[in-house]
Amino acid sequence: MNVLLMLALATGMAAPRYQPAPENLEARRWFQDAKFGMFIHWGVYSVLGDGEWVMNNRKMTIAEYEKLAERFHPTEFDPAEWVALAKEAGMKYITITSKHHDGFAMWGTRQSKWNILDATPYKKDVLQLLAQECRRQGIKLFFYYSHLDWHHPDYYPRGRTGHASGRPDHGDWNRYLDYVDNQLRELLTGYGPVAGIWFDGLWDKPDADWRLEKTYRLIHALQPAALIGNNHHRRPFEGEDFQMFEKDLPGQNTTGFRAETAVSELPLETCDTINRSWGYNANDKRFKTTRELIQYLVRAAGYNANFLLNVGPMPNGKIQPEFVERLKEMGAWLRRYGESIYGTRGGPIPPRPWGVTTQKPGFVYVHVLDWPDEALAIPKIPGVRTAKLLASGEPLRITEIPGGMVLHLPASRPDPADTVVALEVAR
Ligand code: FHN
Repeated sequence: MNVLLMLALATGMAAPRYQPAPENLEARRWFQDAKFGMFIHWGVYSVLGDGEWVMNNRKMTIAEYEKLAERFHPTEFDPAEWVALAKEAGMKYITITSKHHDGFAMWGTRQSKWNILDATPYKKDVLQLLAQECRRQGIKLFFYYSHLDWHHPDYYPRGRTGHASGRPDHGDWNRYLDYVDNQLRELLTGYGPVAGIWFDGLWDKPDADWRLEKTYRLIHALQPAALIGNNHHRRPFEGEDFQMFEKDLPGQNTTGFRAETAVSELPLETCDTINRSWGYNANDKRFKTTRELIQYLVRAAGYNANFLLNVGPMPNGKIQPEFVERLKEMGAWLRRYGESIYGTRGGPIPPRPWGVTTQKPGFVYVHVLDWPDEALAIPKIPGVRTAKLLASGEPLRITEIPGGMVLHLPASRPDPADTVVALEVAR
């Protein structure tokens, strides 16, 4: 416990507010510049090919569900291939499920036998393999960690989900929270530099005492640069370093998940799926097009947010071809237009139905996503020196009008997803 906190407890003063360490602030800047990450939902559930909620949805007992681990043997898992794919897609970080709601640890935790080393024939620590490969290829690694646990006996009283698992109707909540902290300690001490912890599942028991302050303090003490985010669907809590949205752009609530839509000053991230599933779902063929995915990435950047795009690898360890194809196409787009995304912040014109703006010192990028006409009237952007199409460098005409300016776009657009206009502006 730090001295200030001990003093606060002893004197009854309010606990000191969280002060991010300099390396944490630096990591936040890196995060905002990075813009695009790969989300990976992988666990023993992939064996059934019916998503990561299958235990709850099919009302499986723990005894039934544990049998899946005996069948989880991803002999074709190649971490170098996954990391290379993320890089080829233009992604700068990976966020992988270390433990999802089924409680299964994808690393060799010493806190229970419900883990990949002790419970599967595979017997390899995939998080360790991935962490090593990420370091080798220069990609940062975040760990997703579910507060909610359908398997642990001490996850009691139960929350909204996981009632058919056949656990006894008693348990020691504080012991469960100790288990969580012990697992996090393992992740933050045995896997090299961890870019952050991505929490989920608190919404299962929104009113419980999760001892978050203690958990967050532990994480920041072990790795001050590790960014904490929590998908609790509320405005950020004390001690969190970024704010996340799920299947929604910042401030929106089309999913109905959010209890609060407020957008904070913290770095922002939104996550989404390529089809409709997080964990591998063999029957889900409703793939978004590459154009839709690029537009979501661009919109997120215009909302000043990162985009964390999910893949749910198959039980053999491969990423399905429909995902690979789209990710490679996104990477090709980013190799062409990346300067208008990476290192930018939300631009001077707030998001509009036609598109968004991004900016970095000396440049504003106008992303025209959905505008059929050649003339596009926008609010005035001060200090514009030149305007060109980013795709070709072709100069574009701008005329000033009362209250704004008109961009004269070419009749035929160089890119079906996004016409990017680069405006050089006075610094
Ligand atoms: O229940 C989870 C779901 O399985 C998935 O992990 C997503 C990712 O954002 N989060 C939860 C729902 O809010």
